[in-house]
Amino acid sequence: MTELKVAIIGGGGFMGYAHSLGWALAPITADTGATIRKAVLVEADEDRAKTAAQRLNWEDWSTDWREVIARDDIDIIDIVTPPAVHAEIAIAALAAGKHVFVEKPISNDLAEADLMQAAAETSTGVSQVGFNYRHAAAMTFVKRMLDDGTLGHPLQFRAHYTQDVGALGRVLSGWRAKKGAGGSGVTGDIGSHIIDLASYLVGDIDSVTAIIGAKDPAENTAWLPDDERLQGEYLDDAALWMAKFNNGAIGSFACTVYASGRKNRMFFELECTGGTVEFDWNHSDHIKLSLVSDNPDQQGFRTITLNENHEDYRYPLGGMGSGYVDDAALQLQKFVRAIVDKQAGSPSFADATRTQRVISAVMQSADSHQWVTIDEVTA
Ligand code: NAI
Ligand code: SOE
Repeated sequence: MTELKVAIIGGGGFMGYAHSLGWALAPITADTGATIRKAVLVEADEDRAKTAAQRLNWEDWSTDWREVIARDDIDIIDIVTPPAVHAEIAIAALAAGKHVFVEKPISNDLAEADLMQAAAETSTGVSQVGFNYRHAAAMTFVKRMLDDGTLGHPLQFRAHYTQDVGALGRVLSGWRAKKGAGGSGVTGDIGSHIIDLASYLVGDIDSVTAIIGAKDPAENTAWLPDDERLQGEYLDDAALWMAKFNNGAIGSFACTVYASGRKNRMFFELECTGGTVEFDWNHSDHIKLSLVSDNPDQQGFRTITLNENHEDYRYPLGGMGSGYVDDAALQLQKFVRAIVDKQAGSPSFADATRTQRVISAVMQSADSHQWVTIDEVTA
């Protein structure tokens, strides 16, 4: 069996923790066709690198990602740094022929994302982006019902991604609070997940029209008026947008970190010609389903509890409660399987760059108050 040695860059943070668990679980809960060695954890600071490597059970540590990429014995570079540093590391790793997994969003910057896509397309390495939620067993199930025609044609997709970190006056880590390092704000950080899900389940978005809400962190008042927002270096703290999809479906999207009580709620409902599905990440083992073909006296929603009969559900018994760590492992299993089978990873750098184009379109539309067509957005 192939042995793959992984180096994780930025492994001392939040995603360093989640991916360390994911890499440990991945070869246990499915046959990926390869064994995994958690070889090197990289952090710029020596103490942070050593401590994290020891705690998260990596064989070795380093403070220099360039030196690690130059090593012949490393197969996979897993990039979990803040997004502003993704491009430089990913492009160098792809040029060295490594397989590259990079966290979402692919970058904060569309020009960088375009360069990353080009680097991925000419590299011998397999690449994938960490839009983890699309790999959850519930999503695989919904996707299958779309692909096999059970749900029919998508009509309307409505998604929310809401958190309360802004409402509580705190952020998870410093870079998210800064315009530039934190991208635009919530649209790139959490809105990107619901754009990815929409693309995966419904199809490519054609155009959007958007409103952005930005707060002055020092003032506990309403969103700033647009003219004030545009003059300052404010993050988008809330975003609402409507979308038309290439296949004729329509959608609406909402995200904010000012939603008191919402810890990490990703929710959508999708109406199709054959039925409706509803999903809430806070109940990630459940799908609500209504089919037009249900008996007239049984119309309405039933709740399906994922179980061992569902692809990507990793326990021998339903109702065990799969969640964030299962999802971290699932996405890495699929990445390793793609490497072993010499296939493209999914979502690819091209998929994630299109998501970045939608994010730019949302920002442009909020500023111009016009509909923006995704294919016309340039870096
Ligand atoms: P974090 O701030 O907790 O961790 C980032 C780590 O990267 C820090 O330990 C920092 O010291 C390190 N780092 C920064 N520059 C470095 C460099 N040049 N060399 C080596 N290490 C460096 O950030 P977090 O929350 O882990 O986010 C990282 C990425 O993961 C972001 O792209 C974020 O959007 C994404 N993310 C994805 C999630 C998901 O559910 N898919 C959840 C949380 C974050
Ligand atoms: C923000 O708080 C965050 O950590 C995002 O960066 C992740 O992508 C999301 O999954 C959870 O929330």
